[in-house]
Parts: sequence; C-alpha cells; structure tokens
Amino acid sequence: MLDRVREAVSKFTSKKKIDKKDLEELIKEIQRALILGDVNVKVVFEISEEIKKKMFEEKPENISLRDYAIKSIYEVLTKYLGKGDKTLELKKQKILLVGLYGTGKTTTAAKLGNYFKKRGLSVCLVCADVHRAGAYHQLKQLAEKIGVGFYGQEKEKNVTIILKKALQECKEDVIIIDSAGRDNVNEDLLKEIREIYETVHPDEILLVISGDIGSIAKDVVEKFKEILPITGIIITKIDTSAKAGGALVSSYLTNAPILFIGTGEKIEEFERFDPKRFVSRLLGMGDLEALLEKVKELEEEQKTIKEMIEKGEYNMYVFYEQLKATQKMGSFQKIIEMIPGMNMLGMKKEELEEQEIKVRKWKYIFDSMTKEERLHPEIINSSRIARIARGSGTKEEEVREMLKAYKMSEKLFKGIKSGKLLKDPRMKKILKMMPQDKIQGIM
Ligand SMILES: Nc1nc2c(ncn2[C@@H]2O[C@H](COP(=O)(O)OP(=O)(O)O)[C@@H](O)[C@H]2O)c(=O)[nH]1
Ligand SMILES: [Mg+2]
Repeated sequence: MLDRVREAVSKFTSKKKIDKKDLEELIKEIQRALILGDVNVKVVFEISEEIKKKMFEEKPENISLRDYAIKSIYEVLTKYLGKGDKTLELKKQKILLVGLYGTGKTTTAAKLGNYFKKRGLSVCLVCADVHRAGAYHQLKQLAEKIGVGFYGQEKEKNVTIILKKALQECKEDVIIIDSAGRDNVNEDLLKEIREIYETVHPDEILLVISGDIGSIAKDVVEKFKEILPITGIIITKIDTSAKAGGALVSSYLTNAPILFIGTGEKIEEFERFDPKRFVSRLLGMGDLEALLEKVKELEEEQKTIKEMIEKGEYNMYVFYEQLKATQKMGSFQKIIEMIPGMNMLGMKKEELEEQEIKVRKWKYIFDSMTKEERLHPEIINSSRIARIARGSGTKEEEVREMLKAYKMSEKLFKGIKSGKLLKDPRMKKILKMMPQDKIQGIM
C-alpha cells in the first residue's frame, strides 16, 4: 500500500501540466492503494471525499493545483492514518503490554525497554506469560541483550504470585510487563488480564497489534477497550504487512492513540509514531515541509488580501488582484471598446495591445517584490527598483512605469472610495462588470 501511494504521488508531481483529470486519477490511485492496504471501504470513501472537497472547493486562487493537491492529501491522510498526539512521559511508571498471540509483545517489551534505557531511565522487564513454553527465556535473553533488569519465575503458573513478587523486587524506574496472548479475546484471557490489572494497577496499558491484521484491528481494539482502559496502541510489523493501512486507521476509528510502530525484527527497528512524519514518508516527498510552508504562506497572503480589500485598503496586492481580474474579463481593448468614451488613458488599438503585454510583465515585476514592498510600495527607491528589474528580467523603466500605473490606480481607488467617482454612470457600468467579490470592499 505504502509504495503504491508513493508511486501515484510521484507520477502526479512529475507531470508538467496538471488539470482536473490528473487530480481525479490521483484520488482514484490513492483509493486503490488504501483498499489494498485493507482500509475499510467506507473510510476510503470518506477519505477521498474529504480530499476532493479540499482540492475542488477550498483551493485558494493563488496556489497551484499541484501544491494544493499534495497539501490536501497530506492533511487528510495525517488525520485518518492514526492519532499520534500522545507520548509516553519519561518518568517512573508501570507499563502493561497486552495483545493477541504472536503480535510481537515480547519483542516490543524489549524495544520499549531499550527506548527508556536510551533516555536515561532504569528498566525492568517482567515476564507474566505463564502459558507459552520459552516465554521466560525469550524475555530474559532480550533483557540481557539490551542490558536492563529482568524478573520472572520459570516454574510458577500463577501470574498474581509472580507479579506481587515482581513489584517488591524491581526497583527500576520503568517496569514493563509482558503478558500472555491468545488467539482471540476469550473468557480465559479476559479473566487473566483483569487479574494482572488488579494486581499491578499499571500507569499505561498498551495494546500491541500486528499490522497484518488490517481493518480487523478496529474490532480488536474495541474488544480490549471493553475490558481494560487501553491508553495507547503499538502497531508492529509495519515493514512486512501489506495491510498496515487498515491497522493504522483503527486508531482514528477507536480514538486510541498510536504510540509506537515496529518496523523490523531488530531492537532498534522501533519508532515513535508521528503521523506527520509517517505521511511525509508515505508520500515520498522529502521537501514536503518546504511545500507546506509555501502553501501556508500563500494561504495567509490570500486571506490578508481579502481582508485588505474588505477594509478598503489599497496597496500592491490589491492592484495585482485588479490586474488579474481585468485579464479574466478579457482584453483591455474589449472592455474599453464596450464603453463609449471610456478610453481614459487615451490609447489607440495598438497601444492597448502593448498594454496587455505590459500587464504580463507587471506580474513578473510583482513576483520579484518583497512582501514589505507589496504592502508599502512607497518604500520602493531606486536601488530597490534596480533589484526588482533584475529579478523579474525587466527594465528599470518598466518597473517605474508599473509603479506609476499603481499610483494612478490608487488615486482612482480612493476616488471611488470617497464616492465621487461612483456618481459617474460610466463608472457604475464598469464596476458592474468587475467580479463582485473583488470590489465588495470599495462599493
Ligand atoms: N518484521 C517484523 N517482525 C516483528 C516485529 N515485531 C515482532 N516481530 C516478530 O514477530 C514474531 C513474534 O514476536 P513475539 O514478540 O514473540 O510476539 P508475542 O507472541 O506477541 O510475544 C517474532 O518472530 C518477532 O521477531 C516487527 O516490527 N517487524
Ligand atoms: Mg510473547
């Protein structure tokens, strides 16, 4: 599943030009990948609808389809692929590991022990698996390997006796109790786990789930939650299970946070679950942070412009929006031709065509300005003009010309605002043609 999402995104981002069809194809690929990852079909539908809504209804004008698509996918997947907002505190505590048979509990006990040891806490691993032959030696060996304490009684079959003793004997900061698993959640397992719980009163009860059970993970979490106050999930075998997606989503569905993921058999192949990091890797985008940052900036910018227009402020941003609006309406020429006597600038046809080329250059000039310059164009002096010209590949003269046009436009704007110009019927006609959302603030 993981590879498939990565491939689809990489195919999408490498395209030169992106249109709605590409977006739809990308969403379909993600749907396929999630279904292969054993994510519940209803959830897959929810995920894709949410991505679609963002891409098609919420995209701000100034952000590219490509960037916004990646951002939307990232945000939605981060939400559904596991809650990751909880971390284990580095303090004295008792942790109980529970889960079905063969999910990786014993391995995880050692991995978790190693995690605390590396962070400066002393650790004791306690064997409370009295059913599986070899469970005692498996945990003992692991404890020796990572160099932490161990407690167990090889011959004792009464788990309560072992645990009472363990609590007296173990003086370490973190006590990790490895319990026995079963093939399913049955009466025997419930009774024993309750007994352990009553004896130990653990600070954390972590449910260990193997990634390969896929969407069944939801039922497992729910069943365990009925009998114990589960405080977090650890999902193992993320490296080998094709169905990890379904297991991850179970966290979203049951509202139980994923604390760690197991990514291999070795002790170090264990990491804190961070949905953001996980999804970044899933999307295969190393520079995702940079992209998200850029999109966020553009979103804020768009919001600021809207506010400025609403408040009736005037600056380069508003001017730029006007330029874009006029381009959308068609050429200057057409607008001016439609309104007799509106040739305010006194231009001929050829000149008007030239004006259109100019506007295109003005966009480059605008792009080369800093935020500060756009907000306060009055600070643009000759050295700034030289820099902007260089950056936009235009002549200094052209930058000056744009600034002049800006000033004229500002004057006009202020005239409209004060209401003088509005009384002119010709002006009313023009304003009617402008996109209404753009001029709301000035009307
Ligand atoms: N690939 C992989 N194997 C794992 C992981 N965690 C555990 N295992 C393997 O799963 C098997 C069962 O693990 P064990 O800890 O004995 O499970 P338990 O029965 O729940 O205690 C062992 O072969 C482990 O090496 C993991 O994150 N990735
Ligand atoms: Mg075990």
